[in-house]
Amino acid sequence: MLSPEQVRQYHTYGFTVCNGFLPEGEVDRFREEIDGICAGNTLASHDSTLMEMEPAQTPEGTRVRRIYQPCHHFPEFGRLSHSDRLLDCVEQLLGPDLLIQYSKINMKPADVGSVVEWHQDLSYYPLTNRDSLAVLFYLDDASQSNGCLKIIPGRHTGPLLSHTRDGLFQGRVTEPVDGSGAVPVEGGAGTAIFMHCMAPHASAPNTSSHQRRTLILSYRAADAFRIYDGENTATSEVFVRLVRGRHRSVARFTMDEFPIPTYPGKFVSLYDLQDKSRQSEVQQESVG
Ligand SMILES: O=C(O)CCC(=O)C(=O)O
Repeated sequence: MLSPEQVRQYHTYGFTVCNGFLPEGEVDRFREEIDGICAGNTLASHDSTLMEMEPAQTPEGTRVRRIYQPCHHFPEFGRLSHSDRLLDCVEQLLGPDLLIQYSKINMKPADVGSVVEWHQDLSYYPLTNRDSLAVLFYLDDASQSNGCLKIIPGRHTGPLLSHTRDGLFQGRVTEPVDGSGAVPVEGGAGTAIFMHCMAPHASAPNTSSHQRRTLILSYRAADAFRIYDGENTATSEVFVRLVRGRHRSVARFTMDEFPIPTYPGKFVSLYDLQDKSRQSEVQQESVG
């Protein structure tokens, strides 16, 4: 369970941190599982339904950038996503009826781990209310040198920041962001961070020799319904499951309006979307 102080921190700052949430043995089992999933995959030849590779490597390179939906595909991760010790905490923050939305593992390999630019998770998946959060579990010690998560505290209560340019979703904040008050969330392997879906967050590239794997599970209250935003809705809702309580048949609305993420083309990952956005900004600047 979260302490009253942790619940207060979540509501005040948009996140709270639990050191040592995962015992060492469980972290070890997750790492072994990840090794097995990644084995044999290269940039030139990998299972693209299950993972995304770091682009900055040779075709034989084995560095994975992200594993998709581990809780759906692998029981070891699935058990954590349904466990009482985790759902008791999520229930304290979102209420008794809970859906899991998605899971992923961001691998941030040594030397090449990709940047994640400022964004608010909710910008990616329009909902009728804001009762959604991500739990990020560090599977390695995370510090500023290997690209730990950075969060802007207390900015989860305001309006959604713009993630759009020229009418198209960019996957990153497109208005000036004041990151000066951002908190780098350093922590040992096993740390869990409960982060509100409106909390602006980012992480630096990994230029160190230590990888920074992070398992991410996203939940929402069962009365937060997905707003239809085109073809992507079905693709991303396919992994949504009730994990506690009951299905709700009435949507709760707390958003007066919601900017619909219109993708520049086919649905691509956060990394590719942000990368394309950076490139087109550079092009626009050089033309302008
Ligand atoms: O892995 C990270 O540092 C940030 C993860 C994140 O923001 C995301 O995948 O949406």
